[in-house]
Parts: sequence; structure tokens; C-alpha cells
Amino acid sequence: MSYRPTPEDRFTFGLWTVGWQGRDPFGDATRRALDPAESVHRLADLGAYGVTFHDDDLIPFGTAEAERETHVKRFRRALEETGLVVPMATTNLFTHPVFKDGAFTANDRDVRRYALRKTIRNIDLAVELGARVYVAWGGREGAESGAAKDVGTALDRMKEAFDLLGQYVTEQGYELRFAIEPKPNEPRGDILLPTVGHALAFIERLERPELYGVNPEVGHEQMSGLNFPHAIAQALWAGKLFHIDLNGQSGAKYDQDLRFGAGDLRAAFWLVDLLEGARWQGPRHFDFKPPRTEDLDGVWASAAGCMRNYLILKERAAAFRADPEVADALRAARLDELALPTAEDGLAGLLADRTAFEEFDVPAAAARGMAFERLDQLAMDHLLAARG
Ligand code: XLS
Ligand code: MN
Ligand code: MN
Repeated sequence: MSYRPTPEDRFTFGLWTVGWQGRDPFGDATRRALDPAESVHRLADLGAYGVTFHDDDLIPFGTAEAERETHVKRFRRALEETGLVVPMATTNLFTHPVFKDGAFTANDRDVRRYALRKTIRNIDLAVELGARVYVAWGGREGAESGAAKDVGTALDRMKEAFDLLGQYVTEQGYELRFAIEPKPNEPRGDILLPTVGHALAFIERLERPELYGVNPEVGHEQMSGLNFPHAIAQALWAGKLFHIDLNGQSGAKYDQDLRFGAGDLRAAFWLVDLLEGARWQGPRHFDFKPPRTEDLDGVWASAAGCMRNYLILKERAAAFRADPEVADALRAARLDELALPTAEDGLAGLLADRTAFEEFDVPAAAARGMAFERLDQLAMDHLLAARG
């Protein structure tokens, strides 16, 4: 197999990913700025399907109204020339100092109102460019100290903001849904809605819950030591996986944003197995940062690596699922039994069934091996290409 990506693979990239200049808390930029149109062309050459953007990636913060259209036109021309699409867009509510204490949950009311207007302005542009999903990452919604943020009240303000945005898209007749992106910390000491689970619970409190889902990012769950494929499985189970940010992370540390496949390779394998098994229809969106050691050649090698690793893992996962010995091992591990309802005879049947309790052979059940190690080694063999 060539592992050569094509638009049918639906790989998308944020403009801010390849466009990251390598500025970090300890060092200056190591690369020049990229023109969004240049990124569109380079990504198209690599076989991508689309690009995504923050308002400020496309139209630098503070650009005069009259100049906005020039930036949009350039970008739109690049899209037309390459055939790339824009399935998602988002708002930058974290870079400018005005958002230092948050946007939708800033203690300052005027900042909250400004954040909503900035978001609404970019929603109009997102829809104009064909986006169907609007991501909301609240990077500055949080605190470094206890009394500085009344969390319950801040969540009231967060709900108010999302309800207003939902009202806006409904009244405009936009076919746009929101994907909330959780992250536990960085840049704030602690961020509100830190995990997929928190975000899912929050969504159910909104006025139009059907408009909101999640945009989980590999590294963000792993920063908390959580199992990313499990988070995705629950989001899918809830019908709430609206978008996904693929990248790599090595354990619980700062947000590494490595290229997809780097970091926890086994989690990446199970993630691809899950997404492909569920026939995930959305884009495979990469939100990574080519390390600041790289020049622009390294940036494009890193972007190509994200797609190549996805395709390799897709092939490896398919081989795992097609292997008759795996089918046998799955049966031995009783996955088919997990799929059976526990009490299809109902509560009355369960209570009347003496074999379920009074006559249940507890020591025999406790002694049964689960045969998971053989199954996992087969997965390892496939992942490492030691089997067909
Ligand atoms: C940062 C986030 C950010 C969002 C979009 O950690 O991943 O890039 O995906 O604002
Ligand atoms: Mn990240
Ligand atoms: Mn992200």
C-alpha cells in the first residue's frame, strides 16, 4: 500500500497548525509566518481535503473593516484553485490580552459581550465559507487561584453564551452545529470543562442540546491521564462526536501537539480502529504543532506524517479485524457475550432466576480466565506488522 492520502480520506488541517511559528513561553518564533493561501496550496499538494481556521488566522486581529474582504478573497481564491473545503471554523478568544481572564466567563461583563460579538462575526464568515461545525475551545476560561473564579456562576455565564450562540444560528437559519473542545489546563492553570465527560454533562443543561457536541483532542484527554479512545467511544455512544482533533502526546505533561501517531502509538491504533469501525463520517482533522526545531520543509514533512500514520494505522486495524485468529480470540474473550442484554427476561425474571444468585457458582466464575492477553498480543503483532 502506498499510504498516499487523497481528498477521499477527508484529512483536514487547522491553518494555525502548519502556520505555527514556534513561539513558546521560553522562546521566540523559529519560522516565518505563512500566508494562508500558501498553506492551502501546500496542503492540497500533500493530499488534504480541507482546512479550518480561527478568525485571526485569516484576518489578523485589528484589521480594518475595509481590509477584511481582501484577506477573505485571497483565501477563497486558494480554495477555488485547489478544491479544498472548509468544514469547520472557530474563534480565537485566547491570544489577545483582552481575554486574559477568559471570554464567555471573564469576570468583566464588557469582555464577555465583546467575545460573543467576535464569535458571531466569525460564525457569519464560517457559514459563508461552507463550514458545518463551529468549534469552541475556551482556553482562557479558567483560573490560577481559588477565589478568583466562582465556578458555578462562571458556568451560568458559559451556558448563557452558548444559548445565545444557539439562538443566533437558529434565527439565521444556519446549518451549523457547535463542537465544544475540552482541555484540562494550559494556558490557564485550570480550565472549565476540562474533559470530554465534563463537556457532555454541560451540553445537557443547554437550551438546545441537539446543537452542541464535542471536539475532543487526543493530547487534551491524555494530559489528564485519560484513555482517549474511551472518551471517543462515549462521545459516539452519546451521539455527540461532532468533530475531532488528532495529534500525539506522550503522557501527562504540557500540551505537546505532536504529529498524529507520535506519542502514545497504541492509543492511536485503538482510536483509528474505533473511528473506522464506527464509520466516522466527519473529517480527520489534525491539530498539531510541527516542533520548533523544524524549518518549513520539516513542517510539511510533519503534516504529511500525520496523514501517513493515520493511513498506516487504518491498514493495521483493518488487518487486525480481518484476522480469523482475532475473531477466535474475541470469542474467547467473550466480547459476543458483552453484546447480550444482561436481563432480557426483565427484572422479574432476574429476581426469579435462582441460577443468577442462590445457585450461582461464584468460585467457578471467579476462576475463569478472560483470555485478554492473547487478544492484545494479536493486536500488538498487527500494529507492529509482525502479522499479515
Ligand atoms: C488548543 C486547542 C486549539 C483549538 C482551537 O490547545 O487545541 O488549537 O483546537 O482553538
Ligand atoms: Mn493541543
Ligand atoms: Mn484542538
